[in-house]
Amino acid sequence: MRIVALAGGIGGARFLRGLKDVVAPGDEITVIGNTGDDIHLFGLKVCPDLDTVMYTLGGGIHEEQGWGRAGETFAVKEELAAYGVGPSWFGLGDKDFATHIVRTQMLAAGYPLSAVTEALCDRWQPGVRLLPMSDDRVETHVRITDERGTRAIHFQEYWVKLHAAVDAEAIIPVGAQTAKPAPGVLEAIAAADVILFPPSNPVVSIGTILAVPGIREAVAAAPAPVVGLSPIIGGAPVRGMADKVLAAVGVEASASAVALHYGKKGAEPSSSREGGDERLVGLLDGWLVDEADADSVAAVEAGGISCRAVPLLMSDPAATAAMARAALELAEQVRR
Ligand code: FO1
Repeated sequence: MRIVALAGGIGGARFLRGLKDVVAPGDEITVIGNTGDDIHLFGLKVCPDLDTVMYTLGGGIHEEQGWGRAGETFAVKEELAAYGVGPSWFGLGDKDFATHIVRTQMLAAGYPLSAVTEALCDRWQPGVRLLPMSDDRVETHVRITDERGTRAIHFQEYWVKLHAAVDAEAIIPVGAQTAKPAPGVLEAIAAADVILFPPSNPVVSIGTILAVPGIREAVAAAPAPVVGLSPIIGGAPVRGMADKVLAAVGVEASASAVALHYGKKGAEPSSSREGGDERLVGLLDGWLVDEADADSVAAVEAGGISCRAVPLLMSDPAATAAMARAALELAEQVRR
């Protein structure tokens, strides 16, 4: 079986670890990773979501934190700070720096990000094929208004420095409109037997991947069933600050609203009607909500999307594996 998953950082990576635990030998998992969170710091290209997937599946992740390397030290960051060179708010560890140096060196030598990611994965052996959504530069910016006025800032500044404490007025995936899907992305979607949306951020992770022209259309046209898992439980994000960026696109932070935002496969999703974006066709055949949101199943099904309520907290490997199993089972149930 060929499984394709679109993934952001921590939530996506943890779900993928559970997915790996339940697939049969010989099954292939292709992960299309969000690169809108990428940032250039200290002359280096940092790809937080690709690295989080690679380290998590490759056994190098800092487990409690969910990002960065286990057993990190911060000598380089401290030395940079001693020169007065920031930003101080973004924690790059020494081991992690090596990854960014290799990546930046290879990019400067002319390799595309997809080839660089493959080379990095040669070391980590994540057990999945990890593809960036695009080889082209895409950077998510967030429009805010604060005491300095209205301005757009990098997503990492919004997320890590400001802790999403200011309202996001708009989410702008700069460069997405002219980006091309990375080699292998459209082919993997077309050839997939199952397509999964892990409980990643629907706006700045999966939404950014879908903003690359061709990817949303390929998912909507794919013969494979598309099943997603809600990142919202009981009206709040499981982790992170997804409610802040959902508000920016006019979507309520609820399990059913996120499903209807993705929309029923082939139909026009509710949230596109006012925006008038003709590219916005619906994507989902199936949706999993947490048992706490069992009362939202009817609303999702009324939108034409098959929905089940199952435990969705990735509290341990067994619970995460059960979520992945439930997603694959739902995919079989909705397969036409
Ligand atoms: N998240 C933080 O909350 N604080 C950090 O200092 C931080 C540094 C960092 C460095 C490398 C990396 O790959 C990820 C890092 N993250 C950090 C996570 C990241 O900012 C976001 O959680 C993701 O981009 C959202 O998916």
